[in-house]
Amino acid sequence: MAVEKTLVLVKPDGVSRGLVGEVISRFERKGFRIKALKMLRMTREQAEEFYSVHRGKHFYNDLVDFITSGPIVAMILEGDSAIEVVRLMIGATDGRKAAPGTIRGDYSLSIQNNIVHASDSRESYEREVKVIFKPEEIVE
Ligand code: FUP
Repeated sequence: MAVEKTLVLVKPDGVSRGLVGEVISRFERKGFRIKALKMLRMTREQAEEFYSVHRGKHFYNDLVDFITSGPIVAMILEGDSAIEVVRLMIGATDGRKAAPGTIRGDYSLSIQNNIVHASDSRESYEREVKVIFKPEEIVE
């Protein structure tokens, strides 16, 4: 298995509910290393690029409104099979269906307000990371 990076966002609902530490703690305890970390509020332009794969879908406008509604915490995590393992740890998209023990399964009852985002593939990571981080913000 290969060491790789992935992008995680604590979304506005996770930040306002005080779950930033809980989310980071789970990934640290699992063994991932934090390679970048910052709080920001996404602009509409950033959000539209970040969620460009969903453009035209019925939930797209609400999704862009939601992700720009307040501050988020973005991080790059590195570790063995990071993309797949982090996706397992966040759980299914809909918090009502996400397995208990996952972040969404433990903290969300919503498909939109689902606490976290994590890249679902290498290609998604490469595109998403450029929307959020400058190269100099990522440690070696
Ligand atoms: P995920 O990769 O699990 O975050 O889910 P998707 O990429 O399929 O969707 C991205 C975001 O769109 C989700 F986090 C929540 C939102 N969404 C909705 O609000 N309604 C839907 O029906 C599907 C997704």
